[in-house]
Amino acid sequence: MRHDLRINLERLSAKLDALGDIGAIEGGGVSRLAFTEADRAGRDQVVEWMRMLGLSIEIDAIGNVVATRAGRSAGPGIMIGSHIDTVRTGGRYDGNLGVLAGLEVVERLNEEGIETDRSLAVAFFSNEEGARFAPDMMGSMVHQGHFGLEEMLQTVGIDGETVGAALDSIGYRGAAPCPAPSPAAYLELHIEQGPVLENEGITIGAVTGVQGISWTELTFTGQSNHAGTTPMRLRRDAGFAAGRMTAYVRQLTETIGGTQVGTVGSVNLEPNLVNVIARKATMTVDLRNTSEDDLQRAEGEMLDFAHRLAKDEHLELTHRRLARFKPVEFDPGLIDAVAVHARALGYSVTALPSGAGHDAQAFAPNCPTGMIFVPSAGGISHNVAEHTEIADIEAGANVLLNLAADLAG
Ligand code: HGY
Ligand code: MN
Ligand code: MN
Repeated sequence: MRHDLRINLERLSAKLDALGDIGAIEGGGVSRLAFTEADRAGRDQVVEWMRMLGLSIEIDAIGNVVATRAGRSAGPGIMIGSHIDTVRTGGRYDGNLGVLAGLEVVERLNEEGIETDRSLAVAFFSNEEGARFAPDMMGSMVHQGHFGLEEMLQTVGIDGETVGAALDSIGYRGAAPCPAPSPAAYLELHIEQGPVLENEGITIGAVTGVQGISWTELTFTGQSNHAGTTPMRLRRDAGFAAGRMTAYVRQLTETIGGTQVGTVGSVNLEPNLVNVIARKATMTVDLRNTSEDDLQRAEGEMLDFAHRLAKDEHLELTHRRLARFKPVEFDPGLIDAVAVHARALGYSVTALPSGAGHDAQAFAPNCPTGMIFVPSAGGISHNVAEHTEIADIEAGANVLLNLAADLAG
């Protein structure tokens, strides 16, 4: 088992800063929504770095980019992956850290003249965030055969454009076919995006799996009317329904308990004017739970409430599922290997589940899959203030480097 290799922290840090400057927004964050001009610029930069490392680069039909360092033997290799698209108010580390640390692993093996038995690929997958085009993990789920390519290309985003058109607009509809063969093993380094590691004073997370995710869009339709003249008993107020629904989602998490979380992140009222009763409310409900049974119960109770609310308020209700992922477990051998490498490198480590979705969950059913977490300052993420200490970045990348070198032989 290797633990003699170390990353070049300045080089990795410089890449994180350079990529973080692409699509940079006020407050030190990044906005590179999937398949936008900013995403293209980020992709071009990372592909350039891949080329400079002598990797052979493949772009597939939904814009996933896989760059491979040959090994002695043919056949499936080790893949290090993550994403470089961000939410609109993103940080510099979510996804980006895992891809750039993967490039650092390649560069260190090149510098050491280490030839591995298996090939080593570094990949970034399209539209992991799902913030512009739901569902999330779109590229990796197509890559690993869980989502149909054509269906995903026809998906319409929050701004009315299709994935296919947006993909063409940035010139990343590649020739490599989807789905693609699975690697021999898949590794992903990622920030925790939650408060656990920091609260426990632990440097490395050996991730046990990803909780279940359910995204639903609800549309309540009533009737616009005058805010002053319309008696309360005659109103068909979609704005009221949005408010009640939002309050209910919070209460539902208390009813279900356990690890249940619920979020209303997006509410659009029409016509959205101070003196007009809203005729329409379009909103999203994000429910997550480590237990599939509890998540199904939460989804059912949420929709039952929405139907009762619509009936009581004389509104129409339509709803559609934007994303649905069952909980996944990672490979016990890899969970253990992350912990063993962390300890051998002198880092504290603990096992924990992931609250956020990751590309790794597309690989978990198909090949041994493992994730390494590093702490998020204040547990903050999907926020420009997202931060991870440089020493923790070094630790996570060193674990990734030695684990990947080990697995690649
Ligand atoms: O939503 C998620 O958990 C991920 O950031 N796409
Ligand atoms: Mn991410
Ligand atoms: Mn994210």
